Amino acid sequence: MQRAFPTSRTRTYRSLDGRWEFVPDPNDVGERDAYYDSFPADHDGQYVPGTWNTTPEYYDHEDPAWYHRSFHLQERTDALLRFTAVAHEATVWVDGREVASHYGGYTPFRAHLSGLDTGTHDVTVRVDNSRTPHSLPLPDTDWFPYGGITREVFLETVPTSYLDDPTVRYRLDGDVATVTAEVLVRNTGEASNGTVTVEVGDERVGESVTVPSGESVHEVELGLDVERWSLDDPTLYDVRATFSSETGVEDELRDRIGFREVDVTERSLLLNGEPVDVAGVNRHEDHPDWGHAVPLELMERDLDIIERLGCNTIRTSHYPNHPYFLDLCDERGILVLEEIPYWQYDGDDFAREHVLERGERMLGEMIERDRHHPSVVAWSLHNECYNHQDGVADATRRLAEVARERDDSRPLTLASNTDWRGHEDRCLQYVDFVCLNAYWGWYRDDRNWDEFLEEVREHHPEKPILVSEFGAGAIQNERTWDDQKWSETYQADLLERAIDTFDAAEYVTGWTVWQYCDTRTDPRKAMKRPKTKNNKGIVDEFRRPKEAYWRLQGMLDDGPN
Ligand code: ADA
Repeated sequence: MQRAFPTSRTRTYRSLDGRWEFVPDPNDVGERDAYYDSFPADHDGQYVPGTWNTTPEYYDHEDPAWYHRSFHLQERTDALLRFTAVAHEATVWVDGREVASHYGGYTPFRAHLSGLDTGTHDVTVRVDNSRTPHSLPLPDTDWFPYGGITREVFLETVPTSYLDDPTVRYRLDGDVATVTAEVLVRNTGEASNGTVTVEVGDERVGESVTVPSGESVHEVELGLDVERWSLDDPTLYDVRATFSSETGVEDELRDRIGFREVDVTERSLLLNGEPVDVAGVNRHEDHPDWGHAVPLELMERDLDIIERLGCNTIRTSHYPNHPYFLDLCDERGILVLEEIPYWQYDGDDFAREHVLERGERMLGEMIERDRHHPSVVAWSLHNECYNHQDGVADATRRLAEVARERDDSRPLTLASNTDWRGHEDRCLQYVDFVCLNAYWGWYRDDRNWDEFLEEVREHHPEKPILVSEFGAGAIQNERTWDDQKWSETYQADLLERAIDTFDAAEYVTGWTVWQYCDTRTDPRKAMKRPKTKNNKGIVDEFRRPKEAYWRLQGMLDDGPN
């Protein structure tokens, strides 16, 4: 997986990125015709990572498609074939044998390949980006369902006994951290003896263990003095887990961690016990040239632009972002709210086959992947669902359980606009703070933020509010005599007024503007938007600032809140 630091000293990684053979499969005949045994000779090509929806031939393709490539091995090995993300449904064959299948376009998966022989091997992947009533997201969604192998693919050699990503938890008492690491060893051979070692910063603890055939978990504890991770001083520590077998074979995995505490009071989100004035943006992974598969350099540039604006928070609306992006947020001291793509589901949607189970799995995968990022301060369970309905409340309770079982160190949230629709929100009881979306002055003018916030607060007096969406569409360079809707000035004025209101409400812990950049939408479905874009970016799709960007920068110069 592409990270901002080396993830192992013992494994060799081979990138399988680059140009793959590609055929669209609109009639879904690839499995019937066994493309995994014999890939159609009449094929095209696509780059990995990438999406076919930014190439003219497949601009609107929302159907299955197939990828194929081969790789050559100089010596026999065991390996993990890792997919960082495939949007949205994937089945993988190696040398004609199915080795993995995965649902969900934003979380990783892998296949363990044992005893891969010297010589040439074929990888074939069926990818499907169709949206259905059973998918995450649903067919009517305000972002484009880019299809493809959208993040990196690797082949990673592993020994017979290899590690899985360790789980690191800690307790902080002042500057002393007590760390517990659960190290999972997968032994594909006979039971054997060895040593599990965990290092955090300069501290190191080793334990003799016996690893049976199959999986075993080994818990190691250590204590160390730490500097806490904070927005101003985002100190990170290396974590290394090693299994050394008595035969002298080693497997090592590395990660990074930052020590900090996140909490909520009635009024605020706290970082290390101090209230944070959240000032942020919602960011889709989107660019006209690359769709979701934004290059690593663009992630850096986005963060430069966001930091220069003066923001300290990003809501990864509405799905898990690339792990490299989160590494950069860790390094720069930026807070992240991460979400899964339940976007405007109602009770009937949640009741449909696969819908809850897929979301639970995705939530689990997101937490497992990202739990060590200090920048990630909350998990968001869904966005603008029909939170007054029984089915949605039940699903939320379940999702909250799933999240808390895996991680009890971060608050939970969800983005509600139920009050805006005039209903009582029955889901917020399961989370720790309120994310609130509303578009006063854009879709509706009958109320304003002042009175609306008061009303929401009355319903949920015990939880702080983060205004997670507010905004207005603005077409780049659109100027009107009287600052009409769609002009840059209308957008800038609306955002400025709203932020002034949020700053004055002591129970509002901050805000994230909708949205960072203009993003592609899908005119074939319900979302018919000017220029087929959601134009509420404060920079446009090529990251050119609009008036709102400069206006907010001016406001934030004086510091948020
Ligand atoms: C919703 C939704 C966003 C976007 C926004 C808008 O709040 O959560 O994804 O669609 O509305 O622009 O209308």
